[in-house]
Amino acid sequence: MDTAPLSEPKITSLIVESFAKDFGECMEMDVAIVGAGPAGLTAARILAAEGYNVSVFERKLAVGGGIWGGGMLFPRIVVQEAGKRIMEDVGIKLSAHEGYYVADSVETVAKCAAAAIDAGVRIWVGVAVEDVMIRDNDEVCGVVINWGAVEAAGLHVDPLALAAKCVIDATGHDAEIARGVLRKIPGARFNTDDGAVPGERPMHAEIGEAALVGNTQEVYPGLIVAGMAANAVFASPRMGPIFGGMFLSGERAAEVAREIIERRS
Ligand code: 48F
Repeated sequence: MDTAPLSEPKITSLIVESFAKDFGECMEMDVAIVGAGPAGLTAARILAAEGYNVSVFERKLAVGGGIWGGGMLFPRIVVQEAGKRIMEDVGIKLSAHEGYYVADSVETVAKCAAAAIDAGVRIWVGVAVEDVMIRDNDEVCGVVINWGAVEAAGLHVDPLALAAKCVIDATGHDAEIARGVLRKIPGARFNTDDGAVPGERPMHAEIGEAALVGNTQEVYPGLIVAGMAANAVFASPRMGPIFGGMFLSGERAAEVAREIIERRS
């Protein structure tokens, strides 16, 4: 057993130095992902496993987004065949029921997060993305961040900015980053019918799931939408506690991110 006296300043300096080292490696990322739900964690894991410098920024203290609550707090989620593969990739146990597969929501969060971290993703919890960074021809080239606690307290504290070759909006139903880009860049239009973010449509699980991968696109130079944010941008339906589309959307977002990084390198 270690007999050195326990030093509070030592503990503090270990925390600060370790944080500063890791955070210092995020000044120029390949991919900044906003939101640690199923879509964001899946995209992050796949890209980091390929060697990209990837960070996920999550406003809350906990990762997992909408997975935890399962369906109406029953801690289970459901996928069909297509999404099953991605869950099995990270070791989530599934029980089969005639083409449907059921998983424990807590296990799903834990294994998605652990696999992402093992692949090399840096996850910053308690950090909100309040804006994007813009350069040449209004291309998105980074994120503007602040502590979630600062945001919640409504304090006037200037944020910090980090560069990224592309940004993935995986913020869920609100599509916060996509909405912000449209609001703040004069004349900005997305490749949707009316160029705006109309929001998701009422629940229709089959159509919502089917549309999601196709909706996972670069909607503005350097900005990809994934997960429910993609369905909100393209006015597709919500789908409740069926999650396969979220994992597949994360996988598609990783492919689109790769294309953007190659284009910009
Ligand atoms: O909502 P969320 O889980 O997004 P998703 O990956 O998955 C949707 C499903 O959970 C479910 C569903 C299934 O059919 O519809 O809802 O599309 O995770 C989004 C995460 O983003 C965080 C938020 O706290 C949540 O954990 N988030 C949202 N805005 C910001 C943010 C922001 N501006 N900065 C940081 N984190």
